[in-house]
Amino acid sequence: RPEAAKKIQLIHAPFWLGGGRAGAELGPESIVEAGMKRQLKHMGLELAEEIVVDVPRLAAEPATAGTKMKYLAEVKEMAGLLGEQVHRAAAGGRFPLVLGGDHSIAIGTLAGLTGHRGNLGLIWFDAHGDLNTEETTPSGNIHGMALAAAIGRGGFTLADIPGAGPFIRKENVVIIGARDLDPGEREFIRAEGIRCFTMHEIDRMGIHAVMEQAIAIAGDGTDGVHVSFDLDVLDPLEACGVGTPVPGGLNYREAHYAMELLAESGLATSLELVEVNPLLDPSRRTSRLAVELAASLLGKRIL
Ligand code: 6HN
Ligand code: MN
Ligand code: MN
Ligand code: MN
Repeated sequence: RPEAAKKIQLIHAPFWLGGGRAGAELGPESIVEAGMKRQLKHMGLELAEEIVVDVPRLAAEPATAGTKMKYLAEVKEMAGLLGEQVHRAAAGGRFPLVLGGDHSIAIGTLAGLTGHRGNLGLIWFDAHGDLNTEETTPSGNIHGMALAAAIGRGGFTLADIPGAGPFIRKENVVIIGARDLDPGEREFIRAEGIRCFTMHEIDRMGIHAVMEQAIAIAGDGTDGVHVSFDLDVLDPLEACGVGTPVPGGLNYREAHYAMELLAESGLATSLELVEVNPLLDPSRRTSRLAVELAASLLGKRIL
């Protein structure tokens, strides 16, 4: 596919309530301070004026009456506001680059994207499955339910967000890098045949073969592909600034190679980088990684 010149729309989603651990709201600023805008301009990409979504930042009580889902009202408000901005950017022909925030922001990003594209593919890089529901969640944290919401599983879904389009078809969803799945998630993945390339599959097949299959699945008959990138897919030795680190993740080159193959495919129509928590990483290495990975996905080449 020929690569069209892209105008990038940076969108900050400084939200932490879906992960229940403060600091993720500082992710967007930290990623920009680590040089995101400089890097993209250096690559010759055009940047639209960046948008900071005015998401809820504080809440007195985590539990909303009658639900185990923490900060549900705040998550819904965030998702509606973020979705509006993402929809506008996509409809205007810009490439939405959303900076989180905990992974619950994907509910907002996907509300906006599906409002614009009727048949979106989705590649979900994550140590986790994010397929819990109110019934299966061990924590009550909605970031662990974001992919479930996107495909219409559970009582709280994309359909609860104003402006959202159809659910993502599970046939066009791929999870990459999983190594910490809860019992209810494992059961669901098996029962529904969700394509999940765990670290075991990456060890066995290599990241190249995994990405070739992932690109084929997400691109099959879809009118765009969103890449939702949870930095905890990386090994904590590479990226320690994440809220829920799990040992045994992608190394630096595997992650970059995956982004480089996506760039070559020309398939990705939007990207989000989530779960960066600079309070847990005074070196800011995780934020720099986020910049470098975005650059690779957007076409930066070694030679
Ligand atoms: N994330 N599976 C755990 C839960 O609480 O549901 C962890 C979820 C982590 C979510 O990293 O985006
Ligand atoms: Mn996640
Ligand atoms: Mn539209
Ligand atoms: Mn995760």
